[in-house]
Parts: sequence; structure tokens; C-alpha cells
Amino acid sequence: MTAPTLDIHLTDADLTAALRDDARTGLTASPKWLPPKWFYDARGSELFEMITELPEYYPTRTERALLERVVGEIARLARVDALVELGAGSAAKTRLLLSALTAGGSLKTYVPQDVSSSALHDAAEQIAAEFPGLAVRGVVSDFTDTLRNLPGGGRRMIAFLGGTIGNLVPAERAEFLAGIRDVLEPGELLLLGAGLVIDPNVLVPAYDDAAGVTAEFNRNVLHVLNTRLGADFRPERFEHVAVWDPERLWIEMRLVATEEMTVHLRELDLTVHFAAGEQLRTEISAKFHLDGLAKELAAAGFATDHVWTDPDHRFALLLARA
Ligand code: AVJ
Repeated sequence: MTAPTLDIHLTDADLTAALRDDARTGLTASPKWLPPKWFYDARGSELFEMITELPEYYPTRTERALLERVVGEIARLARVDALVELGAGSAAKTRLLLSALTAGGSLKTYVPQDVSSSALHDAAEQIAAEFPGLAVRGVVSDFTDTLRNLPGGGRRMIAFLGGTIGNLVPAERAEFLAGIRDVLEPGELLLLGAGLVIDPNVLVPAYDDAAGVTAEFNRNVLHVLNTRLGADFRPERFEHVAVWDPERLWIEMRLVATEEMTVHLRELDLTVHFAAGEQLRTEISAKFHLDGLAKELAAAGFATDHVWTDPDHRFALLLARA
């Protein structure tokens, strides 16, 4: 096997600087908010892996079953030289894609991208060992602003799976999709996984499970602020809520202060006040109607060639061409 390479475009210092900016901006805003990317320290990534196994959390297993069903077809249609995976994380479902694309014969390079260098390092090592002959070139970056650092090399397909596109508000999505379109050559591909609008009675429990794992995941962002910014949040004094917004078509996760509190963030020299019942927004997870998503892709300059959904229409994979 050829040893994988890891290009670091985002250092720990960059991450801390970004966290400082986000924490100051979000915690001094009204209403208060924090971006979801800060959930994912080692504990947060572990909690997310646990979420994917919960009976209520259908997205991961639905996307996986769908991918299993159609991956052969994707490989036949794609015939790419390189697969770039945004937000690769542990790269679990990547194996399906890589097996199909390498069986097709054309794939030479796999480029997993993630913000977490530790997760990426381990995933890159494992994939390189499992797929000898495949060049693995990991990129540590923030997927929203480092697209230009992705290595080229033949015809590429960018995969953005898991429904993480839903973490972006519409304006951010437009900018992000146009950014991807910009780095691709005409004819190159985007494989997008997206959650669909479904019955709120199924959707909301996926973000508010009975065992309380999602609540713990949500509160983890406060632990991250405590550790990285010397804050003194008492996470147990915040309650998890998940709310479906039927106008904006997204789930909102929030942390609700159960009592009045004052929190200090030592590294920012910032004091933040919470009223009893005050809410802090920590994530949006947008769901889509297929025609709406195809329109967003078209507005970014993509042609949606193929759409696959699971039998219950909960999740979609879209193959779009630049
Ligand atoms: C990793 C962004 C796809 O939005 O469903 C899971 C994160 N948040 N449970 C999602 C998440 C709460 C997840 N994504």
C-alpha cells in the first residue's frame, strides 16, 4: 500500500481562532446561537456515532441502505478518476462507494476532507490499507471555505453525504453549491445526500430521542466552550429541545436555560447572561422537497441527472453534473 498523505489547511490554532469568533458573535447576539460544527470534538464525534445507531435516527441507516442499492448504478454512471468526500469523518459509508468505483476500474484517488485531523488520519490509514492501489490524499479543512485546496487529478466526483447540507441556511447553501460548481470542470460530478421533508412525528423524535443521546450531543457544545475557551457553563442546567419549522423546512436544536445564569468565558474575557427560559440555537438541519433541491442545484449551475430515494421517501441521493 502507498502511505496516505494528509494536507493540513486548518491548524488547531485556526480552529481555536474560528471558535473564539463564533462564540463571541453568537453569544452576544439576540437570540443567541452557535454553529453546529463545534459539536464535534472527540466526545461529540462519539456521541454522533451513537446517534446514528438510535432507533429514532433514521437518516444514516436510510442513506446507507439507499447507497447499497444504487451504488453500482452510480459507479456505472460516474466512471471517475478521483472521489472527493466532503466531511468524510470516519468514512464509514465511503467503503461502499470506493468498492463500487474501484470495481469499475477507473478510480485512482480518494480525497477525504474533514475538519477533524484525528478522525481523518485514522480513516485515511484504514482506507489505504483496505484499498491498495488507491492513492489516499486527506485534506484537513473547513468544507465551506477551503474547496480550492482540494487536489485535482483526472475526472472527479465530489460526494457530500449524510444530509450535512442541511446545516446550512439557504443563502449559505447557494454560496456553497456555487463554490463547488466553481472548482469543478464541466462534466465533473456532485453526489449529494439530503434528508427529505417528512411527517414531523417521525422527524422530531430523530432529533429528540428517548434515550437522551441527542440531548447530550447538544449540550456537548457547552463542554467544548468550557474546555477550549475556559468557560464555566453548567451544561446540566440546559435543556435540549428540537423544533420543526414548517415554513423554513428545518429542524432547530436549541438549549434552554432552566434558570437565570451568568457565564464567563475566560479566554474571551466575556460575560454572558441567560434569563430563565432563554434559548440558544445550536443547529439547523434543513429537509428538502426534491424539486426545491434540484432548483437550488440548477441555480448553482448543476444539472441534476439522477435522483434516488428510499421506499419511504425520507432521504435522497442526487447525482448532479457541473
Ligand atoms: C451530521 C448534520 C447530518 O443534521 O441530522 C444529528 C447532525 N444533529 N442529530 C443531522 C445531527 C442532531 C446531523 N448531520
